[in-house]
Amino acid sequence: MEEEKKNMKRGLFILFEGADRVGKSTQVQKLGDYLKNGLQLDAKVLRFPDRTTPTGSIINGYLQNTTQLDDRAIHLLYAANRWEAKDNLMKLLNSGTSIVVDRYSYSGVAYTAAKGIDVDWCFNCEKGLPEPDLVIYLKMTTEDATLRGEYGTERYEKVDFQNKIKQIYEQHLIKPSWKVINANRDIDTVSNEINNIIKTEINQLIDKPINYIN
Ligand code: DGP
Repeated sequence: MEEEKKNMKRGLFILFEGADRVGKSTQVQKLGDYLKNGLQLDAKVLRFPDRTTPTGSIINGYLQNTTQLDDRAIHLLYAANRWEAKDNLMKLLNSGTSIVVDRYSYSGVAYTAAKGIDVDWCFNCEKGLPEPDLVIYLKMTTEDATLRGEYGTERYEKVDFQNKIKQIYEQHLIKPSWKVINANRDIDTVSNEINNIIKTEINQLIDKPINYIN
């Protein structure tokens, strides 16, 4: 394992995507722990939107319905929230730290396109951001996700809207390289499946240069 750590030319960028309540945050933490403690890698867990920055604070107000914003204006703020993190993401990856990220550009497209806005328009402002090496899509029916507890009061937590988001992901965004995981199973079963994927693919992933979304 020590040897694996020395051979990391750069960090890996692993992204979790999916609708609300599918268990992303739990699995992001578990994979971060596995990379650190199981594979002995330098690893960091990150999430978008980052609500601690000035753009994140406006996004937070919007999600809690205290701020009203035009659909395209909030879309651009979410994108800005990722762009302002770009230098830090690159610094981490280039210094050999792997990142496990909870939502990124594909959430940006899915949530805005679900409002009826053109997918290509949504995607444009993501172009040029570092591209994840591996995307894990946690899949579950909206009905099963709601059984995990009622949706809260945040703006997007409505069954009809969640169905539209799933439709955008599944019809427009998922690529053959994405790992689609059945998230409607217990936490450890899902986590073990994800760890096995990483263990199998890690060597070929770290040999690739960092790509950019285009
Ligand atoms: P989370 O902290 O993962 O619960 O995300 C907060 C909410 O914001 C969630 O409903 C998903 C949504 N969201 C995340 N990223 C974006 C984005 O880039 N654009 C839009 N419109 N919504 C997003």
